[in-house]
Amino acid sequence: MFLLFSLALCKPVIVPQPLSLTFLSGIWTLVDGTAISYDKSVSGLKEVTQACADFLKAVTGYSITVTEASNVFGIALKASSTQFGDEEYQLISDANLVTIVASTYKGFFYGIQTLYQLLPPEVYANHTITGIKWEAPCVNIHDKPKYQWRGLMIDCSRHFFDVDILKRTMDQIAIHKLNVLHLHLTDDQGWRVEIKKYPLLTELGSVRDSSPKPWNRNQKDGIQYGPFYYTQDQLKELVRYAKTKCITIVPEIEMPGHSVGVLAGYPDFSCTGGSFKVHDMWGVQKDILCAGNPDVFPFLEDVLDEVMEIFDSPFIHTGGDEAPKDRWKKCEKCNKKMKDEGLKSYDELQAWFILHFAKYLESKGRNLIGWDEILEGGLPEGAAVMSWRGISGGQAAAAAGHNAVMCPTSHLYFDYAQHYKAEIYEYICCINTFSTVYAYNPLNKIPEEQQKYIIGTQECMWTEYVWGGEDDLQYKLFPRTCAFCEVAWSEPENKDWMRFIDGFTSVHKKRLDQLNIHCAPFTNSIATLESLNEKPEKRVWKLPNEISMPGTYYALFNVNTHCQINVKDVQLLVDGKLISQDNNEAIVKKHNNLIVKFDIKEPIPSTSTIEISSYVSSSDEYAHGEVYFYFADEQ
Ligand code: TNX
Repeated sequence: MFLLFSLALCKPVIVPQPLSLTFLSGIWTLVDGTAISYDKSVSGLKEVTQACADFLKAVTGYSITVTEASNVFGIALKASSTQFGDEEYQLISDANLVTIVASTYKGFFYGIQTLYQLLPPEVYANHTITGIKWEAPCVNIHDKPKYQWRGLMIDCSRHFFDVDILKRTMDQIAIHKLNVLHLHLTDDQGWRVEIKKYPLLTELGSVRDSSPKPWNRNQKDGIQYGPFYYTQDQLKELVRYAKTKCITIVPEIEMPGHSVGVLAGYPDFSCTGGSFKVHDMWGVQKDILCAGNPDVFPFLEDVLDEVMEIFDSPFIHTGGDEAPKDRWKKCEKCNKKMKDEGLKSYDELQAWFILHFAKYLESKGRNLIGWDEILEGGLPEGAAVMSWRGISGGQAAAAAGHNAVMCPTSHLYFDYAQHYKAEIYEYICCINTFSTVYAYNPLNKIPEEQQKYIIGTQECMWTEYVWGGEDDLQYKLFPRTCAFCEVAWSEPENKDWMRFIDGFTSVHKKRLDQLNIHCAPFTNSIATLESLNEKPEKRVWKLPNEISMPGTYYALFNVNTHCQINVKDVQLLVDGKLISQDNNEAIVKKHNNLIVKFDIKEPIPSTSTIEISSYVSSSDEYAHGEVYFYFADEQ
């Protein structure tokens, strides 16, 4: 325990892990009167520098000044003489000066985020802290992101999060060097963006008569939800704020499915004519926008025009997921349209529909991005895909030379539970633990020559079950966002679960506490099960020393993929001595974990070595699983 602690004190913990990091001897100290110099030739840097000074001033109570004259003490932000990437920076410090070198204000912004993490965790406090030495170890860091799209999606339709919550969430993700906030603004359960030309979208579309009941999703609560929506002024303010955090907001307007929010006010855009009410249960609706009604197209173009007026993102998301074709099949207008256009299937009709908007957005200098269903029936040129139903959408897009953002349910759906035990908040189903998120590699199974099309990755926060507002939202986002940021920013070979979890527990969690982030507890994975043989083989895993209290503990074996692992004779050993044992044999497969219970009756001295051992085997050479160990009363 002591060793880990002292290690953390001298080794800075930077989350996400930088590209390269060298410790130098010496300590730099932020003192009263520290000046930050900046290079005025870099556009936007003045504002970034001032924000840094204000931030440090507020927490230290010191006077921190900003200057254009080059510094030899304090902090110097210098434009690089060689061309750096957009978000790339170098941070070199000695006892006198921290120098950050970059080419754009974004590179400096990320260098400054790293500087904050070299300082004590209290730097993130929301009040002035006195009696602390603001010391930072001297380092040489060169850093740039693995991916250009490092996203968080928030579904604002099923539950609404006001502008202040979104701003605070942006603060939190920017610290983790994420740079895209994708807002899912429209769905069957609510339309949340003011569109001046079509007032009924929000007048009728932003109110739900009732919602499912928490923990009892098949019943209705009978309570009106809304009207909840963002005005255009609020959204413009949000975009302005996002820019100060180097975040691009990508708006999503769903089409042709998930559109009952539209139909509530404008039933004529459906195949049947309606009438419709904002849907008051979760799940996919059959009533979608009519592809054969010529009025639907100018309507959506008008909506997109107003959306593009608010948001400056190069990509506009047009949804495209889960659009059942039941109504189209029975619709005269849709069938006629198919015939006229020579389309052979309803999937092709959807592709034709999407193509129209891909072209429209392109004519306005934007690109369309949509959920992976937009691949069905042919992908419009220039369109990018968000791969959510596993990775096949991303694979297909890359193979066809289209950009893709990877956000598979298997790793990055944060409406999935975090723990293998009762949760205090409700989740839709399934599980994506802290370590599952960390283990994800967006380039898995993408051929090397196509990897350039994987422009990024994104965590998705669907909010059907986020009943508890910001607390609930944060709990589901953290700590998983900390794991995700290394997936999105760090080179895969720089990822290391043991290094990460050590830094997280010893330092980074303290930062989250300073930020008042309502963070979920996590369960440690203690080992990875891989390279298994058909013949059972004994494996031994050392446990972290904090397991010393008497009580009930569990070892959990699971697999992420469709494979089977045989496990038998699980033992708990303290200093090599058998404490507890389960000699049954079990087959671990998807949705079939093995959980072994151990009772620890005596306190274990912190100097002891605690180990778990077991015989493991698999006939599948690619079998992959994990072992967890946790105290029963963790929460
Ligand atoms: C699928 S992911 C959806 C959402 C749901 C989500 C719940 C996607 C493009 N569509 O409408 O909220 O599952 O996990």
